[in-house]
Amino acid sequence: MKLIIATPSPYARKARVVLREKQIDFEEIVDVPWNRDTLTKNLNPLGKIPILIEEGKEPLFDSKIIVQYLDHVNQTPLMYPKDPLDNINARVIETTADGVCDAVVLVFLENSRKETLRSNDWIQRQEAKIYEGTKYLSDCLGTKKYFVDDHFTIADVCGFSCLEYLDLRFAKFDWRTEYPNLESYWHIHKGRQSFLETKPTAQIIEPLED
Ligand SMILES: N[C@@H](CCC(=O)N[C@@H](CS)C(=O)NCC(=O)O)C(=O)O
Repeated sequence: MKLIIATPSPYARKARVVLREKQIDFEEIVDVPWNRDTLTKNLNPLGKIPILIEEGKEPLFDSKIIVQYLDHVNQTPLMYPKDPLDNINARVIETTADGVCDAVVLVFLENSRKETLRSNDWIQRQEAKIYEGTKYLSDCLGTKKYFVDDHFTIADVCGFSCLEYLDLRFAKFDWRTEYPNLESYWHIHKGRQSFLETKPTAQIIEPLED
């Protein structure tokens, strides 16, 4: 298996962490999907990473679909819980954490534009999603060690990755002070091997022209 990733991407990180947790052999190929020479062409009509490539099979894209597929390939450990209620709860956390990251990406891109083209209303709209989404994650976690059912699931992959993505791309938000339970959670999980090996790092992207 090959996985096309970008080093800052929280969506690629989901697949990178899950492949490691399931101990599936794979090769990581680093791309910059925002650049003109991106590897995503002809592999994902949406032009986004992550993309999972397996010989003789159609490329798979979108982190949720890739993780669901990986749960079929190797059920141990299972990322989407079998119990219906736990499954929904895990997916709600996944969608919230991914949604916070979506808003962080949009703020980052808006701030990459020329100052005269930036919309402060748009930035504020996205920032509200970041703050409200993080509060929701904190409320759902409470004092627990894992988001769902005392097990490491996709909810933890996404929740933890979202917090470190905030550190990388939205550092003005001091979520550690605002939500001490999220800080404790981060301390509990920060030494996990799959997280240590996939810590997000910035990439240089071609500037947007207008
Ligand atoms: N819903 C997608 C989101 C993937 C995504 O937005 N990836 C970004 C990198 S962080 C990307 O490739 N963007 C390139 C573009 O939108 O042109 C997923 O979960 O895989």
